[in-house]
Amino acid sequence: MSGYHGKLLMLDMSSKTASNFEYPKEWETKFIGGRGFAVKLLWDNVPAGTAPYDPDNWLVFAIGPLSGLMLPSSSKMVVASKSPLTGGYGDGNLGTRASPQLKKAGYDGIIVKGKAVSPTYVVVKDDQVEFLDASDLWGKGTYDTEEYLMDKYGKKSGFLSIGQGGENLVKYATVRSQEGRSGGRPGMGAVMGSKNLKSIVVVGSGDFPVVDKQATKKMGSDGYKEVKKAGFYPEWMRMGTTMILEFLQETSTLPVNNFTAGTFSKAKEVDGDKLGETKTTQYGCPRCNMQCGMVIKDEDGNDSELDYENIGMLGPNIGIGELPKVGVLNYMADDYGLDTISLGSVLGMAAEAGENGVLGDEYGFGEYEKSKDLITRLTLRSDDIGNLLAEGTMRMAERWGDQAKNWAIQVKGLEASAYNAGTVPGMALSFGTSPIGAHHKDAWVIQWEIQHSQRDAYSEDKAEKVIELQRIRGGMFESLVTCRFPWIELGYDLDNYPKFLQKVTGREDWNIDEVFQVGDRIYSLMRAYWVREFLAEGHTWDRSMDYPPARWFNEGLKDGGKFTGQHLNKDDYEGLLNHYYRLRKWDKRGVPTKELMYELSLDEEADLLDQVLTLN
Ligand code: PTT
Ligand code: SF4
Repeated sequence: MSGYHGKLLMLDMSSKTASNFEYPKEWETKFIGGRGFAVKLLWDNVPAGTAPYDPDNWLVFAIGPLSGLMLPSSSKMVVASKSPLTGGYGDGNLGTRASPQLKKAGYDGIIVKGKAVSPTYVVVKDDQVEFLDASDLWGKGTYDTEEYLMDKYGKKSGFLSIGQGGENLVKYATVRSQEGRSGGRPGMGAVMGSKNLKSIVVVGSGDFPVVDKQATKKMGSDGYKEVKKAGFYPEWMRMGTTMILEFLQETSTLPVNNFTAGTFSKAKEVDGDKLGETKTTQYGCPRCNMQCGMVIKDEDGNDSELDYENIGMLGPNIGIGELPKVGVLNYMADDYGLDTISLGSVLGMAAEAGENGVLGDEYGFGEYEKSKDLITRLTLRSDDIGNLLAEGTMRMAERWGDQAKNWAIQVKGLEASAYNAGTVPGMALSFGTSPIGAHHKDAWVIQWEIQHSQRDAYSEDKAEKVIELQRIRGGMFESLVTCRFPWIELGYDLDNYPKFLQKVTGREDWNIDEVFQVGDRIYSLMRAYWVREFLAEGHTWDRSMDYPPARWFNEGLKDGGKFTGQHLNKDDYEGLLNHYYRLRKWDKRGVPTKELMYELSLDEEADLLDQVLTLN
């Protein structure tokens, strides 16, 4: 079918050889692309129980039929693997020039397997692939790495690189690309590092596979105009995602001092207005006219690109209320290639431990210099504390025992994004049931929940809304693969996307319901993958895997205005989870039923899952 090249590029790092991986044609309608292809590839090809850093584990970069085309905000790419942080399915979505370049080079994605004996980078120029020595790059940050590669291969090439975080297998290291983008929160950068792969350079010179070029071009250019015409566009361009901080402060849902409190005394110093006044420029992914990467000069004079999550987690969550200082911590994360959300959570937990006398070096909230020091130590794993912090909050809690049980703000091992959801049950459910651990990206329900539902209710409509959002955000956008911001932020109509699919692929049948069904299929397979991996490694799987962070059940919120002292009710959350499972047709353990998987044409996968469940 048009829209696809029918193959991914397979890089075998052990033998330093490249080949084409052709997939069955039916995947195009069954999984669309991106996350759909990634989970299917991992399910089919990586043996159950393979350790994340085992050379047999695969790292998958996948684009979709709409990626890289001249249509609103299309230059996105999914990076996926078995996660070293969670042990389950992990992925992220990064904006990168590698997305259009890969499509022009003639591939729907790149698979990396094996392990090079020494640091290596790979250059892909259409069907020519070179494996090159990266010893001079190893040990360098992502900024220097990209600068070096840009000088050599030109600014228009696509780059995917890791920093020292990925090299040293920090469990929340990400893959980085141009213009401040970072993807793969659950340690996708560490998997890349485990393969001794520093960077991939992609240069393509071919055509985009599109059936109706005229109609796609017209729809795309109308789309850009619509985005720009949206009433909210000027505000968006002023503040980007950081505008949400004010709403979170007003509703006592800001993460403050390791999610203990819901409001921050210095919120005005780090909010969207402040950023709007301070920013020096803004970056965007290629093919985007709503650039959301807000850049400030940080305290060290570097250009630091800030989004809301970076500020929330490296500001209020660790008690730091000066934007230029937050900028420095964020710049370090970008350069080292660490996820800012998990990093902020790790530092928040370390500060709480410090204040409780657990961490030997008197770390606490608001400690800017010591935060910098800890970031370097954990990146380089240079001492015992650094080594522990590099493992993430779940493992820190295991080390520190019972006293720390409320300090780790994570689900399934992945740290929660910057929404303090202990008084908003729907958002807690969204974190609980996200397919990669506590990421907001699949179902950011908090604003709808506070504005359009009864905030403290555990009602069925919330479970329904979470599923609706998961279908759109986690199913549709992650498989197309394009940025969801034109829709979510500026109201670009969802129905445009199946229409684009029709024009690009020539398959007239695409409609939104079918796309959503693909989303449900992908969701069932991601869940089946988690269950299979957990059981293969001798763990149990039950509904507690979908519980939100323990703090939200056990401790009342501080500084939360009228919500002060409130927290989630465990029994009521169980009820909400039951609604969710029933609506999804998953059983009481949160496992997709065989009937559902058959309905979704996942017959073989259902039978295999059944065997795994019977054996355990
Ligand atoms: C995403 C997560 C986010 S979500 C943010 S800010 W956000 C943080 N950004 C980081 C960063 O920057 N540097 C860094 N070292 N670590 C970072 N960790 C955090 O990573 C992201 C944008 C944003 S900005 C969001 S919401 C939207 N996410 C999308 C998505 O997930 N899918 C999709 N189809 N479209 C999306 N559009 C928006 O893209 P992860 P990015 Mg990143 C510097 O990838 O792993 O999913 O984590 O993706 O290219 O940086 O763009 O307020
Ligand atoms: Fe990239 Fe932001 Fe544009 Fe989305 S809106 S494509 S994340 S710059």
